[in-house]
Amino acid sequence: MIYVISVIFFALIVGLMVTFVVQFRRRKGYQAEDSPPHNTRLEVIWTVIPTLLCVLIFYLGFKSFLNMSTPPANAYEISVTGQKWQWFFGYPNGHTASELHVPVDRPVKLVMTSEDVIHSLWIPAFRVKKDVVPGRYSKIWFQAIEPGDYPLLCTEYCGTGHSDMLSRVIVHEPGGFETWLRDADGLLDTLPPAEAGEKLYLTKGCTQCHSVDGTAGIGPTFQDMFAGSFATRDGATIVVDEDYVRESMLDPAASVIAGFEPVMPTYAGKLKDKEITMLIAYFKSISRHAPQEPASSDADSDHSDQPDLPDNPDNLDHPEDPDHSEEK
Ligand code: HEC
Ligand SMILES: [Cu+2]
Repeated sequence: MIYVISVIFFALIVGLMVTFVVQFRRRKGYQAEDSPPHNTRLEVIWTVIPTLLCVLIFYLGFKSFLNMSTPPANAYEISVTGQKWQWFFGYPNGHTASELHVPVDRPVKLVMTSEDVIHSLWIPAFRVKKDVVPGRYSKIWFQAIEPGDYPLLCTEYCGTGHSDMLSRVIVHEPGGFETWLRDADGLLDTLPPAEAGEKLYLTKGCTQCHSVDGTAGIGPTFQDMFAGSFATRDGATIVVDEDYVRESMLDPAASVIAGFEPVMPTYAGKLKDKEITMLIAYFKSISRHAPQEPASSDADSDHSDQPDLPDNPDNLDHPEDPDHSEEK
């Protein structure tokens, strides 16, 4: 409708302009005549008609704007959190994922907020895009009509990792979404904790800043981290134990490892306790400092001279000591 009106006016205005330019061009032997100063009827017409058209266009646009910004009451709700530099999608059953899974042919409402700076969620294929602002909730909705895999991105320049803030929308076949949601939430429980932890490491966005091959990225590597000792920015020495790992995820700024910036986002509310435990199991499995196969005799003993107890001051020098650790 608006498109048709625009085409008609474009043709009319540009057409007349070109015709007049050609017809009334300056030619030898012709004298320019005075044109009438005023034509009330013409002026009223060319004011009233476009005004009515503008009102009509506003009405149509506003109506579809209201429609776009009011999710239907039966919309399926998914919460979205943007943080430097990844997306989190939270489902009604408590599952969180870094990719957006939705059912086909059902209105979906996204309730979005940010942990840090302004991000903007954009799903080009669905023609939806909205800013995601810290301290408030913005909403968009859509209804996917074809199962498939569509890109989802951040369109607000939000810092170094902005261009990595990519994800996908997976639109499931009818019935497939419910199955996915049930399995996704239960999947980790069926794996050994260290493997579940590895899955979490790969899917919760940690890979962006942490490697497991010994190279430091934006954050320290997880290889040999567990039970290792590190200097913090304020000159203290910490030994990585379960509590420290937990604290690092929930309150990363509490102690910052020397040589790194305090840029890690908090995972409070994004990792469940059981997931943190799985990650810890994974970190143990890739650290040479952590006992891989704890001897059964040690399991029940609480000797204070156990070498891996973090509060034993002797322990502080061992993990960094190269001679000590090459035993295998
Ligand atoms: C945006 C980058 C970033 C992301 C994403 C990130 N981290 Fe970090 N992380 C850091 C930085 C930087 C540090 C070091 C500074 C500090 O201690 O806060 C760190 C430190 C840590 C530490 C303490 C390391 C040590 O050697 O003592 C742990 C444990 C940790 N992160 C776990 C995680 C887990 C698990 C995830 C994913 C669920 C994750 N991080 C995601 C940047 C990140
Ligand atoms: Cu962003």
